[in-house]
Amino acid sequence: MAAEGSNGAQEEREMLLKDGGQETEETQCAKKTQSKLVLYHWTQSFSSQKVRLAIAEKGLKCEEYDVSLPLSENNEPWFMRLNPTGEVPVLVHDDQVISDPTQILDYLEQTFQDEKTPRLIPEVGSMYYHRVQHYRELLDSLPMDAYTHGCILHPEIAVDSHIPAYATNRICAQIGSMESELKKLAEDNPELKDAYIAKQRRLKTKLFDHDNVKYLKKILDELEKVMDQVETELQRRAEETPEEGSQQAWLCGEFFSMADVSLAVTLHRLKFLGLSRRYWGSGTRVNLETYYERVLERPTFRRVLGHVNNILISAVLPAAFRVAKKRAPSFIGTTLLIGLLGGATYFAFHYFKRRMLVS
Ligand SMILES: N[C@@H](CCC(=O)N[C@@H](CS)C(=O)NCC(=O)O)C(=O)O
Repeated sequence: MAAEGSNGAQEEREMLLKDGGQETEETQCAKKTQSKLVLYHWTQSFSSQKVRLAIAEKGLKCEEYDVSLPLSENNEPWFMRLNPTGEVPVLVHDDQVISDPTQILDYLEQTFQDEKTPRLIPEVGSMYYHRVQHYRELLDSLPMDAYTHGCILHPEIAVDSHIPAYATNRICAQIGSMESELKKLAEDNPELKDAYIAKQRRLKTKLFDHDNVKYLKKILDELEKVMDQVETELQRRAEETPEEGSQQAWLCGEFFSMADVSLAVTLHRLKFLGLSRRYWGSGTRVNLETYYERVLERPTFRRVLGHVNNILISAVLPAAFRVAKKRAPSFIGTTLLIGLLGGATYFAFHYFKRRMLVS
């Protein structure tokens, strides 16, 4: 009996612990979904664009902070302390700091799973899950930073680039001075010296590759094969769609998925770089062309990324405002001082004039 009794008590304790455990897990989960999401990003960063689109598609509330790459804010000590590679995007949620874009996207998907939040990755093990993950991996493995640097350093490769000449010159100058800038930052911030030196080395290797036209031509040829695969998959979707007028499918099915996040942002970047005509349009890859047109019409895409290819609106003006704001205290201070001195001189002049007249 005693044994039975103790067994029963143990069972009860286990049940209670189990229930308690569940409650704690649920509470923890609820707390997690309620706490603030903060994203450090830059409007024109390709990886940041993917994360911002996914956040918008999932309808999540998120505080966004612009970290200007043209102003090198990503290399400032406060940001290097947050992410020692000095790269955007960085997601902060509770005590989590995530700086790898793929990990950020997976984290968002795993953390926000209630019925009201759209899923971007289908259930693990389903046919759709494998399809989405396959295209996500395929598209995310494209060397987008090499295409971007390559088209900036060698504009002759592009056909109708959205990057104006003044911006190309500015970016080239920034790339040119980056090494010495990082070296100086390493000297000025000894606690971050290793991070700055590592970054300087990575950049040097990267630019050596990205400045090589032969390499650029090779990776752009390889991109043709990836675009062919995507075109074939989109053709399959078109054939699966039963009738005209029924809901059109996206890349992996009748739902906008994480693979669509990658594809939409990739096509938008290729357009920005002046490479779109090489890969679609005028009768080539018609499915891809229609897909991109639909992406541009998608409300979430329009809201978050609709303006990012306009460099004046999305980069030049915000950077100018940022500089003006940073200089505002000294500007206002100088203006006030000049005003006060001017005023004092004016009153002094009239005071002495009156005294001279009186005497
Ligand atoms: N390192 C990440 C991507 C993050 C990344 O490359 N961010 C770029 C913008 S898209 C950046 O912050 N570049 C500025 C820099 O490296 O100084 C990856 O492995 O995919």
